[in-house]
Amino acid sequence: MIFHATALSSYSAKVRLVLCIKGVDFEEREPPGGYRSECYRALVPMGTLPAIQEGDWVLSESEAINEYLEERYADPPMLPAGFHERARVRFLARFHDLYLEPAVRALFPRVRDPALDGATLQRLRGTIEHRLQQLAGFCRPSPWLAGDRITLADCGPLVTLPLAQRILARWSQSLDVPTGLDAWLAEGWQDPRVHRALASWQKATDHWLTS
Ligand SMILES: N[C@@H](CCC(=O)N[C@@H](CS)C(=O)NCC(=O)O)C(=O)O
Repeated sequence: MIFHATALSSYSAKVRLVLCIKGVDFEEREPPGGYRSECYRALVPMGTLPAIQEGDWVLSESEAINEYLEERYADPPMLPAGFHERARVRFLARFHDLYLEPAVRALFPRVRDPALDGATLQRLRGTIEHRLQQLAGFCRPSPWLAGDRITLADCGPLVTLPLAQRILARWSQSLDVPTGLDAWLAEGWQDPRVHRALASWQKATDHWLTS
């Protein structure tokens, strides 16, 4: 399997987590022709990262990819057994992609603005914290977001929360992470599988933010 990704892409990191936890044999490639190139768009019409490729078959959209990986590589399962529990995980994954992650992404254009005005910063940070409060209301981590094993619900937030923390640190701001989610985040990152899978993303992100 070819995994089209870059080290810096946070949605790629979300999928790399699943690839690594499931022990999938994959070859990671930077987008052919470079990021946003015509050449990459010819392969992946959405033009987004990540994408996977098996022969002529190409799939983009991180959650569709993660669902595919879950069906194709059943072990270890990253969806629970019960219908209600599975639906819950899917809800959490969508909540991440549609509400939490875009609130963090709104900071991206501001990263190169060290003099960002306080009111704008508070507004952007407040939106992220509102989404985190909602997330905390949806789950009782034990220790993972949806129970005693890592699921697809954990993958996005395990990348997006540290990303928000690192970006906000540029303005010496800290993120108010609700009780429960703070312990989940610390424990999650101590898991050697998570640490290994996200190391390249962490390094690239730190380089982006300090260069
Ligand atoms: N909904 C997409 C979002 C992916 C996405 O936005 N990826 C970023 C990189 S992390 C990207 O490719 N952006 C396109 C661009 O900047 O042109 C997914 O889940 O895969």
